Amino acid sequence: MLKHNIMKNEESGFNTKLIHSGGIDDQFHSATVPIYQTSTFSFDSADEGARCFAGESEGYIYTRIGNPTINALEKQLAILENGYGGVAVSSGMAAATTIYLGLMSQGDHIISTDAIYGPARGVMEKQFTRFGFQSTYINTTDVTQIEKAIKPNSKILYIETPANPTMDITDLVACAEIAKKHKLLLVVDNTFCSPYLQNPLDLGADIVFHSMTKFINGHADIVAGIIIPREKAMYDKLRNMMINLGCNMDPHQAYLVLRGLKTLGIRIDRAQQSALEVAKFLESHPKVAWIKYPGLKSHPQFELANQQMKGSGSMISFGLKGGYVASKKLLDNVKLALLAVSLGGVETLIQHPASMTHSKVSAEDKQKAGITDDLIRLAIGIEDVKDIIADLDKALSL
Ligand code: LCS
Repeated sequence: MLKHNIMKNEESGFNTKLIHSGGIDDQFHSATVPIYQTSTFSFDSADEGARCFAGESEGYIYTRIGNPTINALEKQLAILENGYGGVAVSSGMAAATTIYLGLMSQGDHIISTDAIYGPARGVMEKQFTRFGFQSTYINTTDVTQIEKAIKPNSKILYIETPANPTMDITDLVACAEIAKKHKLLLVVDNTFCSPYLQNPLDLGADIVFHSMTKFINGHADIVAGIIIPREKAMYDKLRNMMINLGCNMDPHQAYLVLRGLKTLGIRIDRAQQSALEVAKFLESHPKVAWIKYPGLKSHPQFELANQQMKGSGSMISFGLKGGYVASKKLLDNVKLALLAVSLGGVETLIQHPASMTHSKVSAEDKQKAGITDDLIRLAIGIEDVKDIIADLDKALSL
């Protein structure tokens, strides 16, 4: 019996599952999942080929449809998120668009958190209107607003929590109740937490997805995404859409994610421990006007964060008393933190959402969503925390 399969045991701890769940049944008993760098797979016979295409045989056909390295990653993420299966895709945006196109029909309506990753909103409001998709973006931290936004054609409730970049937290259990009552599909972008810190399917969501570019891969060297539905019917629909859109992952990309995934727990443990120290440093700094970090009591949803997340994560948003001018000065003067978008890697990154990740969101929508001009987003890495703080301290003093 394959040793990796033994470890699929639900009793295993999360870090044990990171190392031993998933795996692959290869003839040489390799400790890691090999890279099946092939576009196609040969059949033993014409009958076997026909059986594969008819779905009567589990054999591989073509990498856009399925590949052992990619499938190993999909299985492992499905285990970690307690879902039916995983659909790996080429990026986090491919995950969002596969969900939109796979589950919405002409005239359907989506309700979503207003402060979400900018392009995930932009594509819906600026491009998918051509296909008759309708959308309403609201502050989902106030769940009463969700019920008010529901229309007869509402199909999906799409939540990002913590939200990028405001760090606002939405109550997933309350959302699941609303979704169930109104027959909406609850989709959760779990990128900021990873399955280590939050498991939306366990809280009642129907579909969870990730930009694996971030914590899951963790090393800032690839772009990737994954969708994990709770049930087979949804999995089949999304897998089919991914295959036909052609936004599949590449086997080498999957190998790198499998490799990064093994250390997800220890990377997040360290980064979030540092993030709390950095957040406390910023909170007490005279030049800091405000800060939002789920691990600080000052966060408006501190209690909720404690209930639905297993840790506070490593993302911090804050503003300086000198507004945008002071923010720009800080961004130009940090030396250790890289002035770069993205997050969830081993290196500390700093960026200005209003002019970078969320620059395409209209000024009015940015203001409504709380993406203010002074907002600086910090993604804490795993460097020595004293160096991260010293870097910020020095840059703030200039
Ligand atoms: N969802 C969230 C919450 C994200 O932060 C991102 C990317 C995506 C989806 C899309 O994933 P991708 O296609 O890039 O893999 N967030 C980015 C950010 O905050 N800075 O750069 C990219």
